[in-house]
Amino acid sequence: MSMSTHYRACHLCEAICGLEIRVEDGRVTDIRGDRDDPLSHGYICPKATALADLQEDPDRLRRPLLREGSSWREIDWEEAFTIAAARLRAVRVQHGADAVAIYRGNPNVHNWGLMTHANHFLKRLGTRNHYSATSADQLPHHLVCLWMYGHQFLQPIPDIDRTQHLLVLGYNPMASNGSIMTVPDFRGRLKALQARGGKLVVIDPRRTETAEVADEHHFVRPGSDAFLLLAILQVIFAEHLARPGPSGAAHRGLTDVPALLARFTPEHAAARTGIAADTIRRLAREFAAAPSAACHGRMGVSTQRFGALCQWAIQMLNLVTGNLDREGGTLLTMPAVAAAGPADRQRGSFGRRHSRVRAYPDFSGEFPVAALAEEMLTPGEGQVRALVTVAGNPVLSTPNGRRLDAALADLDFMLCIDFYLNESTRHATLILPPTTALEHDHYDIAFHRFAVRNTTRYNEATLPKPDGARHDWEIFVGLAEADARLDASAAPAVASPAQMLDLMLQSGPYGAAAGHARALDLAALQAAPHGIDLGPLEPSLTERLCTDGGHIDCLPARIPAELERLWQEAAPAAGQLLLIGRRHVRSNNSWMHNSHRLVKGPRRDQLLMHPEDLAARGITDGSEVVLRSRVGELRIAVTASTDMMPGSISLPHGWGHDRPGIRLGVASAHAGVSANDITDELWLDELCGNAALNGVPVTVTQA
Ligand SMILES: Nc1nc2c(c(=O)[nH]1)N[C@H]1C(S)=C(S)[C@@H](COP(=O)(O)OP(=O)(O)OC[C@H]3O[C@@H](n4cnc5c(=O)[nH]c(N)nc54)[C@H](O)[C@@H]3O)O[C@H]1N2
Ligand SMILES: Nc1nc2c(c(=O)[nH]1)N[C@H]1C(S)=C(S)[C@@H](COP(=O)(O)OP(=O)(O)OC[C@H]3O[C@@H](n4cnc5c(=O)[nH]c(N)nc54)[C@H](O)[C@@H]3O)O[C@H]1N2
Ligand code: SF4
Ligand SMILES: [Mo]
Repeated sequence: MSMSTHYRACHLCEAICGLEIRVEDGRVTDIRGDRDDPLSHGYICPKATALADLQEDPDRLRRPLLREGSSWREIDWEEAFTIAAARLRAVRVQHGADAVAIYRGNPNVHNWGLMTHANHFLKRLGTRNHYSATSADQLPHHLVCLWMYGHQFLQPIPDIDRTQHLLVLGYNPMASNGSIMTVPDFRGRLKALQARGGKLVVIDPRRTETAEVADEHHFVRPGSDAFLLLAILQVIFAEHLARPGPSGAAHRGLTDVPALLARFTPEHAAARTGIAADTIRRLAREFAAAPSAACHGRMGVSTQRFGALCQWAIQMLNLVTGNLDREGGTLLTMPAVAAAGPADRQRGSFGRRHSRVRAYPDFSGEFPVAALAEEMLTPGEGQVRALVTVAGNPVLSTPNGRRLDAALADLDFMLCIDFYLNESTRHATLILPPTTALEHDHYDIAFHRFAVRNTTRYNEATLPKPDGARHDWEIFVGLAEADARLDASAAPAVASPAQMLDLMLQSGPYGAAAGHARALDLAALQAAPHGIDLGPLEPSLTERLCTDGGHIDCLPARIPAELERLWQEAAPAAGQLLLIGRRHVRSNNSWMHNSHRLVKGPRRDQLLMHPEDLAARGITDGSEVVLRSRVGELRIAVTASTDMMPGSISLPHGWGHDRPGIRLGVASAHAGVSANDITDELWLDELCGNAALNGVPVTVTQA
């Protein structure tokens, strides 16, 4: 019997925990936390152990699948690449390049081979129709940082290990393990914060797992956070508590902000948010008076109708209280690769072009995913006829998924790079399944950039690549070569992700190019399988600003109009129910539901509703209800919960595994319903087109 121990970082969520994995006779027999990881120190959550289930899952696809009528046939890779290239070429020749759309899902940023190599093929398609999960997620963060700091990835991260005051909105790291803040063991770090006399304040329409461990929790009416944040800023200006600095950068437009906020008083905000005016004043004063403080807002405030305005207000709150770019406040990371700054070309762009049907602005070359179905369903020049999905399940993940589901069924061609036959890929003509994460090497290009401490870590594959399997990056190389053969053009030679990493490390801030004595390169990382600590975050914003003129833009051009749009926004009618989302530590977006180990036990995907709201509608706890929105309806069991703010109801997304034609045995037995069957593709942040998945107006009636 052969036995070996391997180390690698978990790629399932943003926490990037270090893992210690035991392999016996080629099978994973044990997964635990790597105590020597300099960021996670041995912490893991239950999802990590389910990596073994993914490995063994009989439903996981292992060979390319070609649709033949209503059945599927396994084919070999070369045939698959040739068919994919030819079919996509035919669509482009007949309808133009924009007739092919691309959707990239969340695991794209967790799989470094996709980050380094997907464009190798995708850019050959020449389409402007790019979409991703970003526009159902963190788009407002990127937009605001592009505007204020000149770079979409200059994202200040709360310095949780040194702050004395953490204010979070729409953020539940006790379930999600953090977001745009790579923070393994949030609980442990919070305990340390509280032990040194610090405080956590949570603003959320649900008393969440994070609210439970916080020092203070306030219910907020869904979608109303912008009123709260602006009122906090208003108090800080009105009471002369603002003390921006010590950042050396000029604060362009700051002096114009107080007048624009004057009407957003705590009294006005109280009526909209449900938080008392006195409480809002106290929140503002305590934040401003804390020796150090950091404010962070995530999904709950990003994916709502004023997501971008919320993110601007959060940056401003940190800035005007002197907490931006200082210890204990919010700080930029200095990752070993892809450090944002003037030398980095991925600054981002906004509104360079507009989508065909509803004229939404693009962000960094992508249109809002809420517009994807209409681009397929609306006839005319430029109509989308084919789709390539890469590690995404948009039928369950994007607003009005039923409409997209129907649109996918009508496409001329769909290619999916995915290892499951699921709600989205069932519409494919061809599915190309990559190796699993444990079968390829790993470096987290994306999330070291958002971590609460600078660390770096590369690991070799845990398991050998099975015969005849392809890594994601190799699939894109194969597709590019097949496409090149069609016009006898040359597909450029490619380095492997590891070779690219070596170069990126050497030219990065800790590389030989930066003049380090013990410079980082691939060999240095290979010699340190637990990862390398690069120290706490340090002030660096002033030197790294990418705005023209090197200032911080406190009043981006579109903000005054946004403030007016918020002022004009009608309050929800009395008694209106507003739907919000929910994550659970044992679930991962729309997948990993095929792991019995994760989904077993009591159901966690019920609709949660306050008992008063149930009583007002004559609905009994535990019964089946009909949940309706503008776009559709679904039936679901309801659970009474005093953890909900009256008027708000909560439903997790990523379920609904009962569509015909999928191959997900365990998941189908725990099907649930898809929240995105009733989220609305027209309900979005009109500024940037980000989906407003939270605060959706709905009705609930007894079934
Ligand atoms: N109502 C509502 N909707 C939401 C959200 C919400 O909070 N509420 N959250 C939104 C957010 S934040 C996100 S990020 C999106 C997620 O939305 P998506 O990214 O569209 O969906 P995922 O569920 O992450 O699907 C991942 C897919 O990738 C496949 N996959 C996993 N690993 C790999 C890999 O290494 N390679 C390849 N090729 N495929 C792989 C899986 O089999 C699965 O099909 O959902 C969004 N939708
Ligand atoms: N276990 C697990 N971990 C995950 C994921 C997962 O699916 N499962 N997904 C990963 C992904 S892709 C992401 S993007 C991150 C997201 O990580 P988080 O941003 O922490 O996302 P959620 O857990 O959905 O928490 C959002 C919170 O916002 C609240 N909320 C809803 N509407 C409003 C509102 O209008 N105002 C306020 N103030 N709050 C509101 C909800 O009640 C919820 O508690 O998690 C990642 N980690
Ligand atoms: S918290 Fe995230 S990164 Fe850590 S073990 Fe769980 S899924 Fe993996
Ligand atoms: Mo996400």
